[in-house]
Amino acid sequence: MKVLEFAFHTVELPLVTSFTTSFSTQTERRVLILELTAEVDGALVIGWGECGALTEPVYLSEYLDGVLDVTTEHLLPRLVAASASDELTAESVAALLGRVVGHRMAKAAIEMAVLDAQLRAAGISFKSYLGVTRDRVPSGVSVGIQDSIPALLDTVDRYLSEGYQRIKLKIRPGWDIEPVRAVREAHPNVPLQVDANTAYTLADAEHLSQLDAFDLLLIEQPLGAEDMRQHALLARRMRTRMCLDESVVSVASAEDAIAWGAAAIINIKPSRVGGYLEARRIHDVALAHGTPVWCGGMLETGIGRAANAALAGMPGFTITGDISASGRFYKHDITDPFELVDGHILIPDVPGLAAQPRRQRLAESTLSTMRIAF
Ligand code: OSB
Ligand code: MG
Repeated sequence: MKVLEFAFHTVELPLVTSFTTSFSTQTERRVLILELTAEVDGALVIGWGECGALTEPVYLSEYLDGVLDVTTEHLLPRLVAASASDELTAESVAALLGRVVGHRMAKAAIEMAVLDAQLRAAGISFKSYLGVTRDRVPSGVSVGIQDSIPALLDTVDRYLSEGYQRIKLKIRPGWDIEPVRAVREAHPNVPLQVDANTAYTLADAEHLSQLDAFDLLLIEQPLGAEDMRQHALLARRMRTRMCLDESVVSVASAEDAIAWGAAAIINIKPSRVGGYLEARRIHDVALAHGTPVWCGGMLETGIGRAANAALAGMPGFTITGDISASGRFYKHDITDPFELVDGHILIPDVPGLAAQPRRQRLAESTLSTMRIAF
């Protein structure tokens, strides 16, 4: 394809309730939405991408303003030649950007917009591009740290009554054993897991082992992103299965995590690993090793949520992911909302990878737009 323009919309959506993790409290989601205008076989086509980066570098090192900078200064210039000679494809983006070290969320957003445009032009859904046969995926919900245990129990009750099939509790030192115990006692049979977002060290092994009493599906990223060996050691001291999020940023790190026993389960987030194509490769490697995977989230708008739902339809995604209804985070999404259907999210089967935003909603929630002409 030939790129005509990339537009970067900085969008801000208020959250229906604040979302507290071990690293921050968010009351709104400021998110970068990419709109790519391209020419494919003489026809104009639009592709949409969404960047997973948060405003602060507190989950991973990337952050929204940094993504804008690296994208305009270092990434887009590397696509110009391929675009001019009409050779740009989604499958070539990662190699063209390969000289730039890291910045996977920025790269993922670009690849996503190119892939969306490519699939729209070809009239192919992301679902069929991936060979997915399921028409829906079960929906789980990530529950932030609450002010009190009664508030937590109310929140969990509400999500369960909406149909969510699996509860993930955010934990941190001071908010771990007792809240998890309370939820488990109230709901003896609910699929339950916890996510610490790197808040502990190996010195907490004995403390964390108390979670073994609660029949959890998994514990997600208790230790630092670079603590692969420590995760392997902790895994040997806990009965609860170890799952990695922040530590797995590529196929290579997924292979290390599996081989070293640092992860029995992997959370795949396309944005964290540099895009949907690398996410698919991690899925394939994990499936070959018999390591279950599930699809994580970054409070996606409907744009990313649509693509995540299709990815999570692949056969290795045997654990319920964080693909909740749009209403979990947003009263008014920028796309048509994803609703729960019997505890599931339906996988879109329309051309393209992303859901299209509604122009009016996009305009209403856009703080600024930067346009780069090719
Ligand atoms: O660790 O999975 C995480 C949100 C932002 C950053 C990191 C994480 C999360 C979530 C929310 O848990 C998942 C979602 O989008 O539903
Ligand atoms: Mg996580």
